[in-house]
Amino acid sequence: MEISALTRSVVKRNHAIISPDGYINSRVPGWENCTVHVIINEQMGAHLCQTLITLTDKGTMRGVTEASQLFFYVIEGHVTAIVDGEKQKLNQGQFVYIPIGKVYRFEEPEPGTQLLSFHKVYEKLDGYDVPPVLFGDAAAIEAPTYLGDPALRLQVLLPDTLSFDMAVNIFTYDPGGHLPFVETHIMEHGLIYLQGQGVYMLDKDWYPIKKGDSIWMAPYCQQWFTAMGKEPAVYIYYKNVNRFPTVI
Ligand code: UGY
Ligand code: MN
Repeated sequence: MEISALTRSVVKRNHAIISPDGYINSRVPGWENCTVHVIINEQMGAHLCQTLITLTDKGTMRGVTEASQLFFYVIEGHVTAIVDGEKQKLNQGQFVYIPIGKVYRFEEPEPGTQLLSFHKVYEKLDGYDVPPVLFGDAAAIEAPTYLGDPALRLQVLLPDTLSFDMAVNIFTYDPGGHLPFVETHIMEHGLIYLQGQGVYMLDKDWYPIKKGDSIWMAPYCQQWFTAMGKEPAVYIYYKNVNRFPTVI
């Protein structure tokens, strides 16, 4: 018997682990016949929003991006996306980036389709255009080793240009693979595990983590991860990038 008074979720000032055991649904206007879990947002102190959406067979999502750009990734199933008039079927591992000021619609999902979303208020850079709508497929993106370690692979899903102020990457660790050092940095992260398990160190606290778990790391939250088990550990993560680091 599971003890209902226990959870692996943790919410602290500069990091959070959100495991599925504590999910409560939110109703989001325009997103119908679906279950939405808001995993990270500004109420926590974050500067991004991360949600997980599960669609029924009648699920539809309609909206217009305003101040925030959106990134949707298919974790499971498939759905049709129509963004700024462009229509594409999105299968598992495929994604769409929606810049500010665009109309979008998702329809005709396979029942049970799971979508991940990242939202960030877009910071325009003088001299650079707002990025275009971008459809993509993680399977078609190269996976070079990370910092020369063959146990680690990093896929960069969005173009590495100054027009973008957010990055979305997929990090794969073979069992035993680990971040080469404890990272201490200004950039913020939101992430969800797509596969596997391991142990994450966040500000000197150690957490067992597995597929389905999400993590928020505030700026300067110290971070290190090692993969365990029989299969690679894989997470998809958000990072704010490419903008001036201070208002002073
Ligand atoms: O891009 C990153 O900062 C990445 N190496 N961090 C992380 O996976 N926690
Ligand atoms: Mn990092």
